[in-house]
Amino acid sequence: MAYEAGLHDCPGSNWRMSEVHAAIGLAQLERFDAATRARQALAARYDEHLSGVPGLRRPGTFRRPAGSPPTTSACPSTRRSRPTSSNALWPPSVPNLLTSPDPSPTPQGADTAMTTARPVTVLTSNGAAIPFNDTYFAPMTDSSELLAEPAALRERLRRDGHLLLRGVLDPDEVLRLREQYFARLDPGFLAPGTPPVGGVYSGTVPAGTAEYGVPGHPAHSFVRSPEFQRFSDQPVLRQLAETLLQGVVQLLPRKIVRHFYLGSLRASRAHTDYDYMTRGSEHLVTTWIPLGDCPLPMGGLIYLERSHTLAPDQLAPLHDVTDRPHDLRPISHDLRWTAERTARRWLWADYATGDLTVHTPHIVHASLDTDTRRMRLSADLRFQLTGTRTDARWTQPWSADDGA
Ligand SMILES: O=C(O)CCC(=O)C(=O)O
Repeated sequence: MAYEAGLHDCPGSNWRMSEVHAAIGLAQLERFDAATRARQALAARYDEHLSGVPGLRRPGTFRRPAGSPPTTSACPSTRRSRPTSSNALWPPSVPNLLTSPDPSPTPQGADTAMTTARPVTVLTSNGAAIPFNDTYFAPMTDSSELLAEPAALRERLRRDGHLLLRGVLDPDEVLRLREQYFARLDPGFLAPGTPPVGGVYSGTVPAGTAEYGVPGHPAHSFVRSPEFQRFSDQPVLRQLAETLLQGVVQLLPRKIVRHFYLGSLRASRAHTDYDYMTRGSEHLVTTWIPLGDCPLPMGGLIYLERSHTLAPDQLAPLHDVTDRPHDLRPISHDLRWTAERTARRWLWADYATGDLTVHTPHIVHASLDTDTRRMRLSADLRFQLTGTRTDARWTQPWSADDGA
């Protein structure tokens, strides 16, 4: 062998695969899709949180002056081993950062996207402002440590009207569902070059998109899809409901998916679930599942502190201030007013993929407007004690125009 053949002038280029490495690699290939999804979701978070930071540029967005030679820092053999746009292992939906052009300009409103570096001072829900301070907000209690103690978990639900449970679901499963939803949308909904799992909004709703959740809209077919059914049927969700309701439960067929995005100023008004299910049993719990990370500025679910203990005559006047006077079910779109009127704070959380909340039918809850480029996606599923009366409106798959 020539002397030069054993010389390696840059680190990492003298790598060969042994049988053991190959065996490990083959086993890891089975996890490839899940790992890719998790990394894409993480990359989307970096994009979102760092996009407004001066001086930072996403890898691949560096524009070499025309005619200048390729970078000399990478070893030729290393460069060759990197994927190219024709490499079959590089999913076509993922921008190849080595070859793709600069991403298109940031969508409208991207500069308002919150980052952890920028403190949140004011939030909105359906466009109505509420200051984010100790007067109006308090962090939700994490009840995850009670998961192994059924009686204590039930007692916490009785006390608080809701539970925040972290890490209950497999994050890979959650992200797979997120990807499947956003893959159903017109590609124009997503920022160019971003993968569906990121759910990064392009800033424009493509022309011809049906009204949300009605036949013809992707959310309508999504809630009827086998993948959504499989996700909803996960034993862990049913077991949790059975632990809380102390009996066999049924999942109500009206399962809802909610998708909110920047600039729409749409969120769930303050309400109790029971106001929408008055013809059925109160022996039920709702499971609210963020499909992907949902930090505060993304507009997750918030609960009005101990509001399940409010008497009907305390709740009734709360319907007076509303932007939907024709609909008597929501309490109010004005969360600040609701907090002041009841002298209670809104409980909030930064949700991570795999977390969920459970709540009782009488707690007042709402959600905040989405103020991030990543779109908010969630599912709410209701489990009811078998043998108790079911509200007939909840026995069919959800459609946004079903009037329920
Ligand atoms: O996701 C939302 O904005 C509202 C969900 C909800 O009201 C519920 O889970 O009961």
